[in-house]
Formats: sequence, structure tokens, C-alpha cells
Amino acid sequence: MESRVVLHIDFDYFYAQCEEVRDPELKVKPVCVCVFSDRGEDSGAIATANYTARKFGVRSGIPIIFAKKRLRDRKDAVFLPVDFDYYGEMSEKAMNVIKKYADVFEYVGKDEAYLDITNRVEKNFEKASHLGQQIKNLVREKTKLSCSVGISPNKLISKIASDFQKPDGLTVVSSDKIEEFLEQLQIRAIPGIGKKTEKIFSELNLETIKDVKNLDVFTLSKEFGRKSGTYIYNAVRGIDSEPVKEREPSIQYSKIMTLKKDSKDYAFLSKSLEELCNEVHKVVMRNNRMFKSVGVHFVQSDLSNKSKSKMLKSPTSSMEELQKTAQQLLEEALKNQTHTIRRLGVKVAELSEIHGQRAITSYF
Ligand code: DGT
Ligand code: CA
Ligand code: CA
Repeated sequence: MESRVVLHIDFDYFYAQCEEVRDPELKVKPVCVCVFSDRGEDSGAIATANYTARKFGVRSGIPIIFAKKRLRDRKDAVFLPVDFDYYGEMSEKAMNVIKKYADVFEYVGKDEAYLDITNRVEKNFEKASHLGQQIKNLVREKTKLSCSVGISPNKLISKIASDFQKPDGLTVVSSDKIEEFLEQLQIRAIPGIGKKTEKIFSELNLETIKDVKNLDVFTLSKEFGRKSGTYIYNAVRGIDSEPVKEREPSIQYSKIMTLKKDSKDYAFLSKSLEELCNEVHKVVMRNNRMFKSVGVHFVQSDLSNKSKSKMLKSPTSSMEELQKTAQQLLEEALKNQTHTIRRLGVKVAELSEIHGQRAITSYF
């Protein structure tokens, strides 16, 4: 395969940093961004926290009550509700700054993207490093956000590299440095290796990527299955041939609510679903859109997720069609339902502009 230069960019403590940009006085305080479950005062989880709060052990996903306990000696700690619309705007602004530097731009999520910059930097890692710094500077100038950048010959190593010196990092791993860079790292540095896999390795006394290189692909496949085994075998050697694929952010509109009580009763859920559809439809109309996909989403009583969606025959902005499809999906999703449902959501996706609108604008 032709040699490549791939850049991965990930914004630091994204939601919390967005809050700091909006209110710079937060910068010196521990900041926790919370998904309040609107059931009781502090029920819910932490979406993310700034690095000051992380020093006290606050992490994404922990209950808000735990975070409050860990920060009880910091009277200045701030607990803010998530504001997805605002983070979405910040993300759009930042992505627009970055995009123009890519030969190929792949949007991954609100705070993350890959850029193939092979041609742009003429395969030169020194030039790539300068471009990385330039992008970081420009993002800070235009959005006040800090980010971390990793640059290497492929997506896998670049992702690991962007995480290596967080926050505000820039890590460049040219082809001749791959082995040295990877071998020092803990096995959990590899994307996709979670606590479970790590534990299995640790029981075999394998802690670093270098250690895991001692296992052959057969042993790994026996332990983790052929697909994961092969992935791990290649990953510890820095092998990854995934191309950077052109991808723009896909917009979707959704609303989710915590139900007054956990339930799996169709009649009860159906009423809430109707309200949610009304809310989503308002947003659709406000933005002059049609949708082609409708989905319903459950957060179940054990906090696991379940969702179902349907592609419509043609794009529409019809409220009746949204209601009808959502109700059908609810009914289907409830078949053989074991858990009760705690939170219920509706989403529309595959959005397009309403034709009339587009026709008018295209005449000018
Ligand atoms: P970092 O490590 O400086 O990149 O920190 P973040 O907060 O940017 O972490 P990242 O990149 O894994 O996630 C990006 C955003 O996604 C984060 O700001 C909030 C959201 N997020 C991450 N983990 C969770 C989670 O467990 N629950 C919820 N609700 N949101 C999460
Ligand atoms: Ca991030
Ligand atoms: Ca991320």
C-alpha cells in the first residue's frame, strides 16, 4: 500500500470546555457537565468534566451523586446541565475550520475527525507536524477551543497518538518511530480494548503492547475469536489499512424524556411518544426539513439501550406520518419486552431541505 499521512483530531474535555468558552470564569473551577434524569434532584450521570474536576476522580458516566461527593471540599465546583444544541454549534464551527486542510475529511463525532493529508504535506512528516500545529492554532483563534492531534501513517496510530499527550497535545509518529512509540504503551491504549480484555491480558501477566506482541495470531484468536484476535494482532504491530472516508456530520433531530414511572405498557408509553413526536416535529418545521428515517429509543430500567428505526419510502415533513411510524415502531419494539422502560426517545434522520425552499433558492 502507498504510504499515507493521517491526522486525527480530538477536542479536549469537549462539553465542559464549551461551557468554559461561554463563561471563562469557569476555567479555574471544577466543571461537571451532567445529564440530569429529571426524576429527582441529583439523579443522573456525568457526561464529562474538565481536568480540574478529573483530579478529584470525576469521570464520564459516573453518577452525579458520586461526583458531588468527590468534590465536596471544592465549594466552587459547578454542575451544569448538558446543552447539546450549543455543543453542536461549537462543533460545527470547529469542523468548518479544520475541514479545509484535508485531502479527505472524515467526521467521526461532535469532537473528533480524521484528515488524510498525504498530498497536502507531500508525505513529509515534518510538514505534517507544522500543519498540525497550524490547525491547533487556528482552531484556538476561531473557537477558543483546545484540541489534541495525532499524526501517523494510519488511522489507528493517529488515534492513539492524539490521546497520548492530552490535553492540548500534538504527537507525530513517523513510520520509523511506530514500534518504539507503541511498545511503551499499556495495552488499553488500543481503541476497542476495554476493561474486560485488559483483565484477561493482565491475568496472563501481559501489561504493555510489547508484552502482547509475544502472542501469535492463533493464540489471540482462540482467546478472543478470529475477528478480534486478528485485530489485536495487527493493532499491536501498528498495522491498519482503513482508508479515511469522506464523511460529513449527519444531522438528526431527537428528543428524549424520563417517564414518570418505569413501564412497558403500550397505552402509557404511547401517550409520551405522542408528545415527543410533537416536539421533534416542531424542530423539523423550524428548520424547514423533511425526514426519511424515524426511530424510537428506549433506556431500559437496567440502563441498557434499545432502539428501532425505519426508513420511509420517500422524504416527508408530515406530522401524521411521524406519529404513525413512531407508534408502529413502539409496538414492534415492545414485542417480547422483558425490562421496563425508564427513558423514551424519538428521532428523525436522513434530513433534506423542503423542495419548494430549495427550488426558490436555486433560482437566485
Ligand atoms: P477528553 O479525554 O479530553 O477527550 O475528554 P472528552 O470529554 O472530550 O471525552 P471524549 O472525547 O471521550 O467524549 C467527547 C464528549 O462525549 C464528551 O465531552 C461528553 C460525551 N461523552 C463521553 N463519554 C460520555 C458518557 O459516558 N456519557 C455521556 N452522556 N456523554 C459522554
Ligand atoms: Ca474529546
Ligand atoms: Ca472523542
